[in-house]
Amino acid sequence: MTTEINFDGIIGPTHNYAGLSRGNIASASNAGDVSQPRAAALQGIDKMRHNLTLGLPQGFFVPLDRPDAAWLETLATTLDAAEPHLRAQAWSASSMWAANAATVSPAADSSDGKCHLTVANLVTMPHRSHEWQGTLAQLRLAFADPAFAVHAPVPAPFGDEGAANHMRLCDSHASAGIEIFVYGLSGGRFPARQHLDASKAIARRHRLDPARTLFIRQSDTAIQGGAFHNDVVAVANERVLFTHETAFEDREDAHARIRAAFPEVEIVEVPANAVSLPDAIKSYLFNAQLVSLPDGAGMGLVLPTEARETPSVWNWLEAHVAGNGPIRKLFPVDVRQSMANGGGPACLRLRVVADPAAVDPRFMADEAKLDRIADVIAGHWPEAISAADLGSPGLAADVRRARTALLETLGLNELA
Ligand code: SUG
Repeated sequence: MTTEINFDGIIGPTHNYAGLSRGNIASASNAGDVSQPRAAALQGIDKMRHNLTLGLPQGFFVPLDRPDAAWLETLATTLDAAEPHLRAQAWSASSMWAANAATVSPAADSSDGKCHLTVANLVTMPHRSHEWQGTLAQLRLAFADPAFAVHAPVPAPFGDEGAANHMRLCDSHASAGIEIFVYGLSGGRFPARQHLDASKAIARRHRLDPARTLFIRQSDTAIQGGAFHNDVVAVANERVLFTHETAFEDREDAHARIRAAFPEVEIVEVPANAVSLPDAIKSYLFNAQLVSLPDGAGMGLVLPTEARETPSVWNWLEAHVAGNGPIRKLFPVDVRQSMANGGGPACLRLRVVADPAAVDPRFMADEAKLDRIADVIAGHWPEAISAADLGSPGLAADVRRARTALLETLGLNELA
């Protein structure tokens, strides 16, 4: 049965705080801190367990092979000799943020009846620009069934950051919807990571109906305030668009175009005088999984515990739930290790609308498999990584063994 499946990126054994993402306030402000890869990955597993208990189908992607010595080789250097910034870029575990893995258009939206996935090129940030090769290998494996069409990235220099800047509105996940691509315009102090030409190329490649496809400009205020992806200020599920007042450059025009293309939309807007943009970004209120609960129980919001700790945000949410709004339940989850690099619950997952039976079962989760993955993490992931550790050949060997152990457990040796 066609349904929405969330694929979470398993947090890799090299998870660290190198301050690599300009424009991402959490990444910059935690630069140089000691990370806890084991705790981080177990937090991610617990989030998946939580969503399984809600009755939601759950899949995952495995961490990429890091440190990426092959990438350094293309730069004519090595793990030992690389300058510190290149070395950190080679070590990054950034593929955990699966919302940036690809843009996904469900089969119902495409004229050829296939579910299309285009791997994101992530060219704006050097540490993320070498993710797509490993991610593509994984997508080709997980979605090998003819129900899917998996595409290579849009070429540079057109920046594409995948589903983090893409929203879909529909009556139900399996029915045809409208797709909204949110892009930024460069020129400010922080980069605009999603380019309009990349979004348009993806829409053409996915064979979307132009009448049901919108390109909306992200507000410069949001980008310069630290919302480096649209999913930091807006999230959509079925008929609901949950958004901050400052998300779009021309708010009225954006709302009008969305209503014209999809009259059933319910726009739940949080005004800036209730939750300021800095509070929205600090708490990651919108970087939540807005999910349809089974058995007609309405929608739930799987959001970071930081949202509960931010009074303006929690007050707004409690009032919404007490009223007649579409969000009926709040589920705070602890993903603090990822949050400290600017990755909330929604960053950690890629949504794919498909029949789970069409997905390679090795990428699908159940309780027993999550137990096995958690055992590998507990036994092999480093407890802590400091900036100085990134030069250590011993640690490089350890994290490679850790990943190999995971691939063996999952029967995914072809990704080694
Ligand atoms: O690309 N952080 C990621 C966070 C991605 C969040 N994803 C979404 N919003 N969908 C990024 O900025 C920080 C890495 C470091 O500094 O070590 C980092 O890459």
